[in-house]
Amino acid sequence: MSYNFSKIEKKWQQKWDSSNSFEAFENDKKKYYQLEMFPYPSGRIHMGHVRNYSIGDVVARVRRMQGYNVLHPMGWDSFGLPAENAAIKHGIHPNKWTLENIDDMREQLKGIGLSYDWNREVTTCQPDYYKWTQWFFIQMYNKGLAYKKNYAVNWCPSCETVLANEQVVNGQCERCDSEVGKKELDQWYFKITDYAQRLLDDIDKLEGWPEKVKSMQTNWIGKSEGAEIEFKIKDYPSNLNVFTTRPDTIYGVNYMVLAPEHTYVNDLVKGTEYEKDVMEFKKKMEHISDIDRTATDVEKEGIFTGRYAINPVTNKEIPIYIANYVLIDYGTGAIMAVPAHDQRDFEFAKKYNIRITQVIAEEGKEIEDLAEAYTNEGIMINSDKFNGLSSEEAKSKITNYIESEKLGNKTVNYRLRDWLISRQRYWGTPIPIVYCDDCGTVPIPEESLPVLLPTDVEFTGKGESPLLTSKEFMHTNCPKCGKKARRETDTMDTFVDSSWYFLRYTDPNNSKKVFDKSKAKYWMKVDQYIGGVEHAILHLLYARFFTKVLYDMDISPVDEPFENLLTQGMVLKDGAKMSKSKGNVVSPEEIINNYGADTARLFVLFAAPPERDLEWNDQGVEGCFRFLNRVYRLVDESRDVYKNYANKNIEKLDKKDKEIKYSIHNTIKKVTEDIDERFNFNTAISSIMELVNDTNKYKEDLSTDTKKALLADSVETITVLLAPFAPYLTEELWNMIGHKESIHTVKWPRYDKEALVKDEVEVVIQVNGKLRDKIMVSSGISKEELEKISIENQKVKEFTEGKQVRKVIVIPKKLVNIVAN
Ligand code: ANZ
Ligand code: ZN
Repeated sequence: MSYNFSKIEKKWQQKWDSSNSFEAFENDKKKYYQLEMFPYPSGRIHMGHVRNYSIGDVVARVRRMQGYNVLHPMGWDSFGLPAENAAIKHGIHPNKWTLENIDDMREQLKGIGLSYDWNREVTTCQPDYYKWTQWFFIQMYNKGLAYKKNYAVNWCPSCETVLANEQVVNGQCERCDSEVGKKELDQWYFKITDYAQRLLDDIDKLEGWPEKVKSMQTNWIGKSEGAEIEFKIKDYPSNLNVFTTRPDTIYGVNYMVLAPEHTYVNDLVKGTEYEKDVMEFKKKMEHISDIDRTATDVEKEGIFTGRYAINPVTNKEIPIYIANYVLIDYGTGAIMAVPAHDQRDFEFAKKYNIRITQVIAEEGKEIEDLAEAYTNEGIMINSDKFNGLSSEEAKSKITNYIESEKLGNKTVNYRLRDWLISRQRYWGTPIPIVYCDDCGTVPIPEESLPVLLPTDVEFTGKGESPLLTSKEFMHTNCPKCGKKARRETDTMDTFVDSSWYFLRYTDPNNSKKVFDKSKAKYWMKVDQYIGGVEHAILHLLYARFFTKVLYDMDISPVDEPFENLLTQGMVLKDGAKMSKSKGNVVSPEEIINNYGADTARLFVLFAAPPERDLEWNDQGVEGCFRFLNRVYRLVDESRDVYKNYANKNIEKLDKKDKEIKYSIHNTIKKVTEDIDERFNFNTAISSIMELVNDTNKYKEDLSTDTKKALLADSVETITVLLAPFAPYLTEELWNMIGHKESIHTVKWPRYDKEALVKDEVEVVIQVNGKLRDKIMVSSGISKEELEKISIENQKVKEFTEGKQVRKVIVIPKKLVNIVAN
């Protein structure tokens, strides 16, 4: 017979719910802010959620038991495409669909026994939240950090929306796998590039972040130092700027390349014999993604424009090409090509028979015919007055020379691009802007926020924003002059919503302000943030960016949001990520119905350390269930002993007693350290399992009071240590053995160092020369400690009561004599 988990879980869930057990208030205790990435309300919790939220819940519960004032909130990242697709497909309004899903998912999360403060729930699609998202937009706009520009964006013809570069995978839409094209559109951007250097510098401060995530962010920001150099174009009025990290190779520039999209291209070839071919090549490139164009194994291809540039240091004429491997939105969108020292240029030059001039060589080893680009450092050759210098020296000397001759400047380039936030979609935060014929672009005044999403929209599935179909929304007046004006119909990328929700949790119901700074000051930073590694770049970078902008505006008290970060691994089945299309999904509901939420939690925590992938295993689930049943029986069978012997004196320990005492304290030590230092919940759980085994054996002989007291001690320890992992069962057991208070308010146990010392000696304690007690102590105990233990010994105290201790004589490992009168 197994324990009645469904009855127990229902009972305690209702109790916790009705008594708001996990409500957080600011107080003078040390705070701990535990946060897991909030979910998109798709309607159903999956195993990845169960894992993410169980990990966070253990941390929150342990910290609470350790005496921290814990904030552990939950909410909904509830704008986004699926709601709108459901509207198009099933005719159900996105708002209705979303709110119903949220209700379902909230119940499911509660079922898992997660210790959230539900009074702090935030829902990004609701006006009380998106009002402030709009408010942020306006602050950004006023600071020049939100701007509009026309741009050839990635466009998915099937989703009919703009895609960020990272949403294009192998030239296809991340969501629907359609081929992605380009489309010229006026788009809103956030100027995250203004913060590139700070976002990069402050990565060093993130000591509690995984190295892997930090290096992903570093690479994404992609700083490179070099120079911008100006080249004259023969018979053409404008000069051509290039960005290079290798000014030392300037004498080896044999040709130039423009990105096909470069603004000069059309003009350079206009009316020439080259025009037709160049235009064709441009067209071809439109359909190939940047990633595919620049992959190292992709063949370099290009076409001559018929034009020549002048190398500013050699005054030689060099041909200008356009080519696949030069991208428009990096650097200046044009390069000086050095085939001898850049492999891409080398391959291109070989293919199109362009001269290759080597300008750096290994000492004395100039090669007639290079087989590949020479990319190492070396000695300068063919470089006029710089010959003979090391290439490293030449780099700074040539850069200085270029600056002094006014041919160019030192510059820094970042790979990071401004953040495209416009979406031609309905289900998102409306961008709070109107366009007036007289006043131009006008932000909505703060007191008129929020700009509500209208409900009278049609989901045509055509390329434009559904907001255009709303009469209510479109008919508006200019906030400045009152004349008829048009509203912006783009909505914001949902990454904007999730870039500040962790701040809103600190003061979620404030209707006057985005949040109170003093409350944010109490709770921030987030002490431990937990979520999937798929958010290692964008979400975390955007959240850091927002926090810095708000810090600069004196709204946020901190300039980094997350003190510690844990990225949990995936849940796999049969070696693959669980997904509907693979048909390998295990539903949390099924597991919870069959075994209870405690088993589900225990399994996902036990099967692998949090950062590793977890392989689903039905036997493992069974095993966890059997373990919890064993715990139930152990505590059930021990309850009378517990009630009579808990916290009774433990004395005259025999060998078995010492062993169980050792197990108890060793388990406390292991579990505490596994959790505090490494979040190794799997090994923490297996230590508790061992203690359960030891205790079951120990329980066979309860012939002395000491044995009963030790059993009580062990049962208590098991229950308390298991509480963060299996909160329902342990709450029930705690109640069963006679406690009135919740186990989740019990103090986390401390271990007794002495109990862990196995190498012990017997020491005789005398008072005024008479034997009063014999105690076992560690053979390595210090004189001072032994003295202290002896004076505090119960028996000794009986004989020293009312007297003054005058002297203590210690003979290590043998005897202590206390002189008192
Ligand atoms: C001449 C040169 C010689 C270069 C040499 C490299 C090696 P990172 O380090 O990634 O910043 N480049 C510049 N803009 C480009 C663009 N829009 N598309 C493709 N390539 C571009 O790379 C900087 C180098 O990448 C620049 O330095 C430039 O080539 C190329 F031996 O200039 B180099
Ligand atoms: Zn106006």
